[in-house]
Formats: sequence, structure tokens, C-alpha cells
Amino acid sequence: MYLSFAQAAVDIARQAGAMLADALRETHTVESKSELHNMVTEMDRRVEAFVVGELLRRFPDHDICAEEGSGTDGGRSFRWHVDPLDGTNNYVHRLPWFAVSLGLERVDAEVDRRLVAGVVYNVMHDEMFWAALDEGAWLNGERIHVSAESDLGRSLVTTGIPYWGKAHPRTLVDNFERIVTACGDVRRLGAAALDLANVACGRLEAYFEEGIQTWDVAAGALLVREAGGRVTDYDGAPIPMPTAHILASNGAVHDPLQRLLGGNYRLT
Ligand code: LIP
Repeated sequence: MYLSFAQAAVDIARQAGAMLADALRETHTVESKSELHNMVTEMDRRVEAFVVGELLRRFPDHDICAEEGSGTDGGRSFRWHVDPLDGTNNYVHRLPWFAVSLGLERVDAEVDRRLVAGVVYNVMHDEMFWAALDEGAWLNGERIHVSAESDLGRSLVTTGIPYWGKAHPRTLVDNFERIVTACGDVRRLGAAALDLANVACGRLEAYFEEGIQTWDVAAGALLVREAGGRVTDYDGAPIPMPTAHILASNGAVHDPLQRLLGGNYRLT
């Protein structure tokens, strides 16, 4: 039912990714947004203009929530959550770990069936992750599944640091300490959409982050669910849109991780 939306998003994400790859070696103008360390480049804006233009051309009756603010909000049934460049700080430092993320929400559906299509394109590795509701999750044409690891002490977990994290580190450090102590190992890779995509394909057992935005996680959360994983907030509830804290996992390690994180978050 939602395959055509996913296929359109794949086409748009691939073209957007080519724009980012072509400009990676250039020197980029970096501005800070409202929160300290929350940066934006001319490429974020240029790619967002392309993606939003393409979505509105193909789906004029959809709304769009885009990170750099060029979206629309007409109270319509379908809303795209667009991150034109997830991993901006990686991109600015020419670290080849960033993505284009397009997630489609059906706003009038049950909370755990609102995400209906999603694409995360790992540009520099040419890995196109996509999913449509009830159609599974895919990577470059191959079906993907979360890992079967059930031992937290053998799990590889990833997280992020919200922009306000440096000003309010206590909660983040407490959670990080618990996870480091309980898990096999932890990564901080800098792009939430790719963290989620790599949980979906079984390379990582879980991802958690606080103060994240819908455009960072909408597509990746569907990937994880369609790959057999679980996505909740830190208290174990299905994530609404927008979400303040997210825990995504292979399902097997979800409950012990949720017990470590539950209730310990800064209201953002
Ligand atoms: C980034 C997220 C990452 C988070 C960063 C930043 P951006 O998104 O993908 O997980 O830790 O603080 O929010 O700003 O590069 O699109």
C-alpha cells in the first residue's frame, strides 16, 4: 500500500546524496542555529530545498516537516519528516558518515503504525536502506533483519549527544555510564538515521538518544520495526511524533536497556 511512497523517496534520496557527495571536498559555510553546537551549512539548505521541492511536486497534498524549516503544515493526513543531511558535523569535517533521511508519517493512524515509509541513504557507502509498512526492511535490494544477540554484555550499542548535552551533561553521563558498564561496547557515530539503519541490518544491537528530532529518526524507526526490532521511548512506550527520547533495539536486549534508561532523562 505504501511501496510507491518508499520508491519515490529512494529516487529523491539518491539524487540528494549525489549533491552531497559532489560537494564534500568543498569548504562549507557553517552557521550555528538556536542551540549551541547545532550547526547548519549551505548544503543542508540546498539539499533540503531540492528534497522538499521534489516531494511537493510528486505529493502536493502532503505536509512536510523539514529540519531547516522549509516544510509545510496544512493539517494533512500524510507528513514527511526530512533530514537533508543527517550527520552535518561529520560532513563539515569530511568524515564519510552521513545520510539523507526521508520518513513518511500517516498522522491519523495508531501511534505504532503511523510510520508508513522511510528511506535512509548512506551516501559515501552507497547503502540505500528503505522500508514500507508491512513490507519489510531492505538494503540495496536485500531483505534485512535485526541481530539475534540477546546478551547485553556482548551487544554493540550506539548513542548520540543532543546539542544541549554540553550544557546539561549530568543525565547523559549517568545513562552513558550505565550503558558502558552493562554492554559489550558503545559507539557515538554522529548520525541518528545511520545508527537506526545499522540496528535494522543487525550490525548494532541498539541505539538510544535524548533530545532527538522527528526528522532524524522517523525513517530509521520504521526500518528497525520492519526488520523485526523494537522502538520505544526511554519508558518503553511507543514513540509518538515528535519524540524526546528514543530507544531502538533488536528486541532481544530491549527490556534490560529500557530498565537502565527508564525515567532517567532530561525533559527537553
Ligand atoms: C545529528 C543526529 C545525531 C545527534 C547530533 C545531531 P544532524 O543530526 O543525527 O544523532 O547526536 O547531535 O542532532 O544535526 O546532523 O542532522
